[in-house]
Amino acid sequence: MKRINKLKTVLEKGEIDGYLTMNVKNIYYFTEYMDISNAHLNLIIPVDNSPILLTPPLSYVAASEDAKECHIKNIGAQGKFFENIVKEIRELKMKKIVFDALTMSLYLKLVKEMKNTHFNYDPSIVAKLRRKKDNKELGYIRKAAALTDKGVEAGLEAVKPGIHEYEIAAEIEYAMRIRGSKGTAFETVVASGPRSAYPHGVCSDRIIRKGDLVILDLGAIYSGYCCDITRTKIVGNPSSKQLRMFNAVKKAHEEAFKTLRAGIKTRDVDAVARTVLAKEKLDKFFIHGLGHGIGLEIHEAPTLSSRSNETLEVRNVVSNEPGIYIQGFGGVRIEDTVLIHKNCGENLTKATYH
Ligand SMILES: [Mn+2]
Repeated sequence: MKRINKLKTVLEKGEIDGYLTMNVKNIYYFTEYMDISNAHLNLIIPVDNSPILLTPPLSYVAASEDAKECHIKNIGAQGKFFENIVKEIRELKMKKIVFDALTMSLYLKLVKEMKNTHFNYDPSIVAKLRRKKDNKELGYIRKAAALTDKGVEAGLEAVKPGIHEYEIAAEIEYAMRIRGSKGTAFETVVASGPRSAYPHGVCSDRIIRKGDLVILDLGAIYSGYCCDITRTKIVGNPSSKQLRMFNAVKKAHEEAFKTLRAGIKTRDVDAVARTVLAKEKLDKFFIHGLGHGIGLEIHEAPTLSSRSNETLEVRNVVSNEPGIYIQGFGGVRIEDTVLIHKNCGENLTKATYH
């Protein structure tokens, strides 16, 4: 498999003997097997051998049927979980191992038991590979984006005076799930009225009223891949302050989008949105970065913020989400999921903005 070979190339360059992970998303990335049981699985990818997936008995059958490109071994029977991991690493004669996710107890035991093996924590190796999506991944993200559009459209339609925030969340999630979304990429946000000033306001029992700002932030998930969208609806006739806020965020979103392409520093994209908001003296209410990478996780590399030193590449998938939050009054955020091409960005989410 290409992804495994890419990893091996990076490891070889660093004179590393192998990679070890318990991260279920990374295990899926390399084997196409997604374990939802939270069971303890270990994937070992030695540079000069085939990968080995060590599973507890509960996951063994499913892993045997689904996991590709690796040997699957049922460990943990008779409580020999740890002993079996040590045995595998010894047999592979790995002296320098890089890992990105282990339980603390496993890590401490490995370090104590295997004094001649170096375990180096480095999550950036796989994060870097995962940043650049292949065609298969882009197919899944496009599908997730289409489902997300359906969800947000159902949400915008449901927003009216008299309805609870949680009812809108239910409409959003039903619209995505009935069309094939595997749950949600994160907890659906329906934040109305003064609650729209909470950037991660999830949803409450509040009833929507005329004059509310309502932020809907949601995402579908398809074959493990996430998508992210935010729309802000003004219920009834907007006040001049609400309109000023909405138009400024919309403009910041548009201007930032125009700059998205391979080769641009993410902090420069963030700065474009901030400058637009500053013209309306609203930049001090923009309290988060402009965006984040999206893939197997809803937040992954790269980060788009004033503090980031990262540069966008072709095949990165990122969010573009300027937002302003005025305590006691309300907030506005507009977000799309964007695929980065050589000379431009492509909005994968396409739902209406109103
Ligand atoms: Mn987001």
